[in-house]
Amino acid sequence: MTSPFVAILMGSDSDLPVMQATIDILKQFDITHEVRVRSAHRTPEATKAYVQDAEERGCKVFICAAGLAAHLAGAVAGMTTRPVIGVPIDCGPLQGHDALLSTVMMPGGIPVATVAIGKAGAKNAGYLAAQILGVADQSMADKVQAERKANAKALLAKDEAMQAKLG
Ligand code: RP5
Repeated sequence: MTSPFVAILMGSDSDLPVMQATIDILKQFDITHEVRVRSAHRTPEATKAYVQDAEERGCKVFICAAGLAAHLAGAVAGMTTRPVIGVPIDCGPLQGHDALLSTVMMPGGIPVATVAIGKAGAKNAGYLAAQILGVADQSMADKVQAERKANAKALLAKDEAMQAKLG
C-alpha cells in the first residue's frame, strides 16, 4: 500500500529560503510532502536512488529546484514518468536566468513544467502540484478552486478599500 505525496528536491540547502514558498502552499492544501537536498551534479547516485524509492512509495509529483547550471529537474525527468515541475532559483551572477534556460530547454519527450524564476515560481510550483493532484482527486480540485475564489474576493475588497481612500 503506497500513500500519495509530493517530493520537493533542491540542489542545495541554500535553496530553502525560496522553496519555503512551495512548502507553505503544499501545507495550505494539506498535501503530504517530503523535502530533500539532492543534486544532479553533486549527488547523482543518491538522486536516482531517491527518485526510484519515492516513486515506489507513491510520489505523484516531483518539484525540483536548482540554481546556476540547473540540471536537477531535467535529470529527474529522465528518471521518472511522473510529472516534474522545475523551479529556477534566483542566485549567482545571472540571478536565475541561467537556471531558467537550463530547466526549461528540455529536449522533446522529457518534459519539465518550468515555473518562473524565484519565489513566485516556487509558489506556483505548489499550486501546480495541487492542480495536478486535483485531476484525480475532486476534493483537492475543490480546495484549489475555493482558494482561488477567496483570493479574487480579497483582491476586489482591497480595490474597494483603495477606491474609498481615493475618494
Ligand atoms: C545549485 O547551485 C543549487 O541548487 C544552488 O541553487 C546553487 C548554489 O549552491 P550552494 O553553493 O549554495 O550549495 O546546484
